[in-house]
Amino acid sequence: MNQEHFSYLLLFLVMLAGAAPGVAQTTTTRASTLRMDLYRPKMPDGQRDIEQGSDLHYGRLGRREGLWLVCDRNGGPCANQVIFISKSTLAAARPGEMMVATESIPLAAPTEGWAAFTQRHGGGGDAMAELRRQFENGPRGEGPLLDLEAITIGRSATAPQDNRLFLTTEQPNSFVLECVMTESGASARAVLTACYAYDEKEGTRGDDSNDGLEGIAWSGRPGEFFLVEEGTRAHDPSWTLLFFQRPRLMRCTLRDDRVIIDEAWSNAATQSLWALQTGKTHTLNSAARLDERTVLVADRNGGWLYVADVPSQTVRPWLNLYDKASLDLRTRLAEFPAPRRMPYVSIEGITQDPAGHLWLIDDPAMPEAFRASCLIRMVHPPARPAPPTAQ
Ligand SMILES: [Ca+2]
Ligand SMILES: [Ca+2]
Repeated sequence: MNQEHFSYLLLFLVMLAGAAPGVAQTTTTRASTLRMDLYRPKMPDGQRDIEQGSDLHYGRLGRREGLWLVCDRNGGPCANQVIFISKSTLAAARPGEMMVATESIPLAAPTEGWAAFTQRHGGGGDAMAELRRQFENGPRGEGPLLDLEAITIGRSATAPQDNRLFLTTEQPNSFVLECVMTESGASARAVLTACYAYDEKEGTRGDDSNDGLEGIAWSGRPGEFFLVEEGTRAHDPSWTLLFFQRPRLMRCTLRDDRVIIDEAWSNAATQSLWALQTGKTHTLNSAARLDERTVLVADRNGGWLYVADVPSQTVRPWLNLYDKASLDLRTRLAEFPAPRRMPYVSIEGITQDPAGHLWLIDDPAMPEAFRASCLIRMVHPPARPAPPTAQ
């Protein structure tokens, strides 16, 4: 989503009222075992903040195991690359302090060249030309950057079906990008090998074309992924820039350059999700696979984490981000990484590590005075709702 276009008015409309007390503990323990550790993520140089973090994924790819992270188009020097934080760095980090990323992995153009790649992907068109332009701008280039909004590790439907990175970019056109990691000495690159177009249906995107694909999770089967679209309808008829209502949760196959939606599963899961809306807005901004049958999705605007039960095509609420008795992010992050003007936290990434802890990242929106993301580790999250009884 485009942080540039948030306004005070919108924020007041979309977020629950109530000022956060001026308390910020880096670690807080309740009576339960839940613990929230907060970190200040830095780029590998140890100096620059990681800004506008838009998604996280915990996983292993080759010799690397840890957190994989992307930033959106407003991430400046953090954009147009994949940022990796190793498992050992995560283990050594101290709550409340900096966490310095292990590596920044640049995106690299298709090895066959853009002309052949474009030809292979349907012959091009304006959308492919814009993708190439953003891709080639690089993090320090002029002009628009890739609006990376999601990352996961998964396997393609086509040979050789090795583990690869899958990213989404959404503005102005939503694509899933498939990249293979290549090594040269100590450095790595994420080389673009395929892209899959996601066509938002007629009338389902706002004027900024910035409410498209925001989350991705691999299903465990080659080529099959879960994707989320942020919104498909305006929450307020007078606000047509961004659609913050009627998000979509979809199961899809990536094949033949396109996102092919499993309409039956996706419609059922999405209807179940819509029934859970409690406030004026409802969005999906991240997705993560928790186990064989469970997908976790985050509703940034509504402030909820939901769990989708894949076999029953149902979605249930799990954790409210602002519940004072548990996560209470407004209070915990009121001064972290700096004083927040608005009483909300813009969670855009979530993932689970092998110990069962959840990691979250925020994408601070205007009018905050900072763009630095906060990395959150939720140790011993509360139990999830049980899936519906098998039919
Ligand atoms: Ca965006
Ligand atoms: Ca949309």
